[in-house]
Amino acid sequence: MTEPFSQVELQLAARNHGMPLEALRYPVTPLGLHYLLIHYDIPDVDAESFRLEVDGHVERPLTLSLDDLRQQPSVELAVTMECAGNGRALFESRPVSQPWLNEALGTAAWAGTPLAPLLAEAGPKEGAVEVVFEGLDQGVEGGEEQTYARSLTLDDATQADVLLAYGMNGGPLLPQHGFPLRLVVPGWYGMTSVKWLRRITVVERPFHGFQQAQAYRFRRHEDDPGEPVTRILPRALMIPPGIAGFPGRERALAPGPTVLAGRAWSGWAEIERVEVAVDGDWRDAELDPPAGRWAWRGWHAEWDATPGEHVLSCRAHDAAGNSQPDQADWNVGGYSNNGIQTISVSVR
Ligand SMILES: Nc1nc2c(c(=O)[nH]1)N[C@H]1C(S)=C(S)[C@@H](COP(=O)(O)O)O[C@H]1N2
Ligand SMILES: [Mo]
Repeated sequence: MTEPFSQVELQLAARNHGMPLEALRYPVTPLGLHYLLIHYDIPDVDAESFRLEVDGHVERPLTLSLDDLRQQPSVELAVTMECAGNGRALFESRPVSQPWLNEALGTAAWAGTPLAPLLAEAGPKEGAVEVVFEGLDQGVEGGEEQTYARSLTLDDATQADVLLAYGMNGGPLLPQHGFPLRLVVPGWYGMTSVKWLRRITVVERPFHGFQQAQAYRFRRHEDDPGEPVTRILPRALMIPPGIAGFPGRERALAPGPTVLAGRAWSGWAEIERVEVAVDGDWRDAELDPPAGRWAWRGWHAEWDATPGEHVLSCRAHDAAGNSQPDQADWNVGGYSNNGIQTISVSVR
């Protein structure tokens, strides 16, 4: 069993909600059901006076209003986003942080403009190695007063699908998702997609900000510098079948033929295979048609539910050879826990 939850964890859980797993039904997560993760406070931004600065080691620094950004070529891209801490509360011991079970995800249709052409316009100078993305939100974390910031290598930042997004699911960005502008980096854990984006700085040396060098690293023990957390490891989740109990959410299902369904995703490569198990007996699920490289893939499997207590599970495999483990490796930050989901159902 996991350790008891603290008041601080309760406070975080009440601020940052997950996606109810029944919302796995929707290919694009309806507004308000996408998970949220906000380290500090949601900044209040005036769209009129908002400017994005592109500066640092570049030939031509840029200052762009929202209108300037909207006049750039626009694209819409369905991207599945997942918090690196998803599954943290399922580890046996965990740091005091957002206590996710496995619902820190969502898929949005992001509208925006590709970053690469804007960076090219600014013209990184010889010797540029990374790009730092800075938000407008400030807070105190790890004893450091800071502005939320993360970097990418110049190569990762200029991938074609990296977007500066100003819209979500056909409307503007909501305040909690980064209004008026955010970065969207498909395939990477959510911390990479900096919200309330106000500055993009090209730098000559790797960035050592808190969210890069201290947080978001796989550490085996406190003194381990660890490896950076980057792309999303594969995961499959199932729409919990039947009906839920309140408040314990135990599942009850009528006997007979039923369809188990859910979605699977990976930031490393396309989903190649999803398996489902009833009481530990694994078989392949059927994959639905892909909905784009960066969106989760639907899957389903038929099950003739027999009366009694059953344990259902599912697991994903991607084309790069990554599979979900029964139990993910523990790490100090509680990141990337993609151990397989299990759901108990009572068929009656
Ligand atoms: N400026 C800023 N950007 C941020 C964060 C933040 O606290 N401040 N949280 C990050 C984390 S940890 C995640 S998982 C995603 C969550 O995005 P969402 O709330 O739109 O789902 O935003 C990322 N971008
Ligand atoms: Mo996150």
